[in-house]
Amino acid sequence: MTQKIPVVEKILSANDRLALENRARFDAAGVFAINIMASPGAGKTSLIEQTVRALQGKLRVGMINGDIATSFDADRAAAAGAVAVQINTGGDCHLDAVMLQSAIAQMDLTSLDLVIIENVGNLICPADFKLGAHKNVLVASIPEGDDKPYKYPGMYRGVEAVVINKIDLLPYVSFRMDFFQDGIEALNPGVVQFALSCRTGEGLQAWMDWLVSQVAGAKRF
Ligand SMILES: Nc1nc2c(ncn2[C@@H]2O[C@H](COP(=O)(O)OP(=O)(O)OP(=O)(O)O)[C@@H](O)[C@H]2O)c(=O)[nH]1
Ligand SMILES: [Mg+2]
Repeated sequence: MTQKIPVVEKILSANDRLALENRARFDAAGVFAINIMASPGAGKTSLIEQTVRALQGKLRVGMINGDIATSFDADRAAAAGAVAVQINTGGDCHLDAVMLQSAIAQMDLTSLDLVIIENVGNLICPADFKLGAHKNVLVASIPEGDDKPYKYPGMYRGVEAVVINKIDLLPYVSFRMDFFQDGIEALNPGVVQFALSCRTGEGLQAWMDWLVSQVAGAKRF
């Protein structure tokens, strides 16, 4: 007698299901979306400001900012030229797919090419909540220390790109770049990395080239 083999499939959580819906809405509108995560003060908004300015006249950019309070960062992105929406999480330490769904509803996605989501500053919880973005990007920064991949492995494992910001501070801070990058490589082999400074602009071009190529690649399909 042949045995009936039970097949157990992953049951999508409510958040995962909504994240897929968000992704479908981005795709239907021809929008590429990235989710930027980092610890507080790593330079997420600074990178977004630089990115929006560099894309002026080339790509139409929307920005969704998640913070516990204030609209400071959405205001900064808007001043740089993005169409910005602020989500105040009211205490939650991460964005989730429901919050993102509400933010998307405030945007005319068809008028945009790229949406940059700035997650709440935190190296733990944002890694566990899919939003529907096409790429997840982690911004690390030199003053945080070179041991962060070892201490926050979940965050480093789940991203498609790592930006190492504030390299202008390398002469003043003890930071072993080899140790830091070995930690990343062990968790996420081959992940694309950019070392740059939002202050001086050093290294920004490689980040911009990668981002533009990602958007262009997505638009081909
Ligand atoms: N020296 C130096 N300072 C930087 C650089 N990038 C950002 N900063 C500074 O770092 C501080 C935090 O930058 P933000 O861009 O606000 O960081 P954030 O990650 O968006 O912060 P939260 O949203 O509060 O989590 C600001 O004082 C920036 O001017 C850099 O490349 N070099
Ligand atoms: Mg910010």
